[in-house]
This record gives sequence, C-alpha cells and structure tokens, in this order.
Amino acid sequence: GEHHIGLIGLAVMGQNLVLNMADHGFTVSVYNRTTEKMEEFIERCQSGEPSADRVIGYAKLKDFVKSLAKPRKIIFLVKAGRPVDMVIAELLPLIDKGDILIDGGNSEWTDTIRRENELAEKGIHFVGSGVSGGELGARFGPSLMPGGSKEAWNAIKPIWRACAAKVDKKTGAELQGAEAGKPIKGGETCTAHIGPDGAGHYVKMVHNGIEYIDMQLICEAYSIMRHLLAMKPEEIGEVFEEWNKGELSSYLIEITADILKQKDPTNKRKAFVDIVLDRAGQKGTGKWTAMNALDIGVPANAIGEAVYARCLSALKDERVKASKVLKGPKIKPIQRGKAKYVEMIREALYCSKICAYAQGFQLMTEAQKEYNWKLNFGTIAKIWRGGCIIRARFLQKITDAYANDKKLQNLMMDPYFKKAIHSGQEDWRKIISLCAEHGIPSPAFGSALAYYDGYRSEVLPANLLQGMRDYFGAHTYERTDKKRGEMFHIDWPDPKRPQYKA
Ligand code: NBP
Repeated sequence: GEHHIGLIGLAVMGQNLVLNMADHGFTVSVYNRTTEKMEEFIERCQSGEPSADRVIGYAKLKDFVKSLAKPRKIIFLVKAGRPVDMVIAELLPLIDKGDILIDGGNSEWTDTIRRENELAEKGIHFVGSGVSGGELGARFGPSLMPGGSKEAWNAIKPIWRACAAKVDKKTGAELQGAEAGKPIKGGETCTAHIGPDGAGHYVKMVHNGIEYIDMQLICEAYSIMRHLLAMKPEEIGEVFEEWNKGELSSYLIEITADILKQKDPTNKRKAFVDIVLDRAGQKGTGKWTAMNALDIGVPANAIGEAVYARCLSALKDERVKASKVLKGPKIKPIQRGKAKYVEMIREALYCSKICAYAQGFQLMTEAQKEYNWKLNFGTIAKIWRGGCIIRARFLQKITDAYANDKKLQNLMMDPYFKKAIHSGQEDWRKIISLCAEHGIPSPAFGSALAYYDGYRSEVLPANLLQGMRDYFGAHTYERTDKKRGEMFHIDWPDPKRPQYKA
C-alpha cells in the first residue's frame, strides 16, 4: 500500500481529523466497525469536501491495513477503555513489526503505559496522543500531545506538525481563518513529543483538569456579578467580552461572552443561561487528575474543588429542598460603584487562575518523577496556546516563565506571576470575603486563595497535627531544632517523662 495513514473510528473526532489530514495533502484510509457509518462519511466527503479524493474507505480491516505504506501508521479515535484494547487485538494479526499504532482518544495514561509495554514486546510502536480542541479543533487544528518512543514520533511528526493548530510566532495568538480545503500554513505548530509511554495522555489529562478549574472560576465570576451586583446575563456577557481583550484573553472567556448574550431559542425574552438546568455532567478526566494528585500527594486542591463543584451541582433535587430549609444571609446587591467591583472580580479571577495553573504544573512536575519522564513545561504551555480548550494569551507567560528558569519550582514564584498576585490579592481577598458575607458560594476562588496563603506560610499548624498523631498513634514527630528525618516521641499517658528518639 501507499496511503500515508489509516484512521479507525469515524465518530465526530475521527471524521474531523481525517478531513484535517486530507486537507494537508495526506491520503487517509478509513475504517469503522459499523460499515454504514464509513459509507455515509465517504458519501458526505464526495458531496462537498474539497479533499474527498484523498479519503478512501474500507469495509474490511484487512484491506484497510493493506492499503497503508510501511511502516504503517494507524490512529484510532474510539471510545476510551475496552474498545481500544479490542481494536488493538483485531489489528495485531494483520500488522508487522515496526508499524505504529496511535490512540488519539482520552485514554487513561496508565492504560497507555500498559499497552505500550505489551506492544513493545511484539516490536510494535504504540503512541498515546492526546487530542484537544473538540470537533472544530480536530477539523482545523487541534493541540496534539503525543507520547511514545522518539522513533515513533519521528515517523508521525510530519503529519502531526501539519495538522496541529498554528499560532503566531511573536504573540502566541492562534492563527484563524482555516476553511475546508484551505488549511492554515505557517506559524508555530501546537504539537511536540511529550515523552515516553503514557506522558502524552497524562499531559492531556492534566490539560482537562485545568480546563475544569478554568471553567469553574469563570462560573464563579459570573455568579458573583449576577448575585452580588445584580447584573443581567447580557451585561455580564459584555464584561467578559471586555475581559477577553486583556490578560484573561482566552477561548473559554470568549465563548462565555457568547453564551451569556445568547437568548433562549424558544423564547427570545429569556436569557439562554436561565433556561439551562444547573446540573453539571462530567466524563472523568477532571476526576482522574484530582485522584492522581491525591495519589502522588500534590496539593492540587483547586482542581479537586472544581470536580466537587460539579458533584454538588448534580445534587439538584437536594439543593432545591435545602434552599427552603437552610438559612443564610439575605443578599443585598451592591448598587453603587459596580464598575469597581467588576474590576475586583477580574483580579480575583486572574489570581485564582494563576494558582490553578501553578497546581497543574506542580502536579506534572511530581508526576514526571513518579513515571520517569522528563517533561518540558515551556513546550507544554507552548502547544496549549492554540487548538485546545484552555488556549489563552496567558500560556505565553508560562512559556516565558520556564524559559527564564527551567527549574522553576512553582509558577507563583516567577516574577511576572508573583507581581500579578501581589497587585491583585487585595481585591481577591475582598471578593472572597464579600462572598462569605453574602452567602454566595465561591469554592474555587476560596480554595485557590487557601493554596496561595498555605504555600507562602513558613509555619503551618501541622506542628499541632504531628503532636496529635504522636499522642494517639505514637506516630512520632520531628523537631525544629534537629535534623530533618530524626524522629522523637513522647510517652503521652505520662508526658512528664522525657521524650526519646524513636
Ligand atoms: P466516541 O467516544 O463516541 O466513540 C465512537 C467510536 O468508537 C465509533 O466510531 C465506534 O464505532 C467506535 N467503537 C466503539 Br464505541 N467500540 C468499538 C470497538 N469495540 N471496536 C471498534 N470501534 C469501536 O467518539 P468521539 O466523541 O469522536 O471520541 C473519540 C475519542 O476522542 C474518545 O476517546 C474521546 O474521549 C476523545 N475525545 C473526544 C472529544 C470530543 O470533543 N468529542 C475531544 C477530545 C477527545 P461504531 O460506529 O461501530 O459504534
């Protein structure tokens, strides 16, 4: 065969990625378990896609595999979990040593590590490649986060670099204006080899964890304007539109402005947000991020808080009942000096966002030790500047921060971010205290601030905590005036007896 690449799994993501690759001049063989879906797709391509002649459908997996140039490159975009293992099992008898299998779905990175090991034994390359940007991203330029071996990366690099989103070299802003058959050319590409085995899928997962907290912070900013300042959705939409021109400029802020200005499609007098049920769904990547943070002991509390906020929202029926029983302060909306408060909320959002990203990057910093990766954080921030859901001007600052200091321990310690928090914190604190006074929930703002204050505390009350652990469980304690790791214990039932080394 001579086709450049094969794709299995023609749902939304798969279809769009195929067209993206074809637009860039690659011939793509396609296969789908349910053949009708493949046929429908090919028909749709032929009736309007400029690159249709570069998309070739196969009903039989064997013919699909045969059509590919060696070493074969086969990407699958099927549901994460068992389907991925099933696709691999079906392909194994048909492929040869040196071929490259690529999983573009949202697989758990531990599954990717396992699959890479299993396939490496058979001489097959396996790449777990995070794909972010939803449907439109896949179609016109996603952010691509491939793991796997260097050798596999070199083989898929031309395709990945061509198809990924592009950003302006100087400003880091995403290059816009791609159309079917007319992809973006030039600019810096939003893909890079992340690291071996599961590194790509891990980094994609952290991206999603950050996405959760980014969204929750935006929701809290909206809620505070709504309740504390009694602003209407359209008015708040205009605020977000303004914010999108400054340091908060990002895809999520941009779509928030659009959503808040949208009317209910069935009743033009109502705001769209007012007819959407306030019960959040989730598919698990935020939860995985929070669980991994707990597993490796990294305080990513804001990311966890964002997951819990969705869980709390899901208790809609309980909340409706509780709202009639559990009392809180009556909110008296602030009427005067609204613009000043809006600016304070913006500062609170920006400071919280810095803390949230600091947590995400701290998590990756620890994870790389756990899994033996060497992640390049400047590059990771760079390839998130375009294509993906958290794309933002802000990410350029993170790239700069790691360029200035490769060993940066925490983003908040970078001069730019430190200064931003120093200048915003008074407003940030004020907004959180106003929320507490008025009974407006702002868990993500609050937990980000708790992280900041905890991180900058030379002394935390864990001294008392260690005392308790020694008291009830003889867990021992370290002394401030002795070497770290030297353990002491008091015989608590009779504390007058001298302490002794454990
Ligand atoms: P889905 O996650 O809904 O998967 C549907 C595809 O999987 C269909 O092509 C289906 O074939 C195929 N499939 C299944 Br299910 N079981 C299979 C099996 N045992 N063998 C072969 N094929 C099987 O599609 P999607 O929403 O396009 O997402 C694809 C991947 O990309 C997922 O991992 C998702 O998490 C990830 N992702 C999605 C987005 C997004 O915005 N949707 C963004 C980023 C990443 P069939 O037609 O025969 O049922």
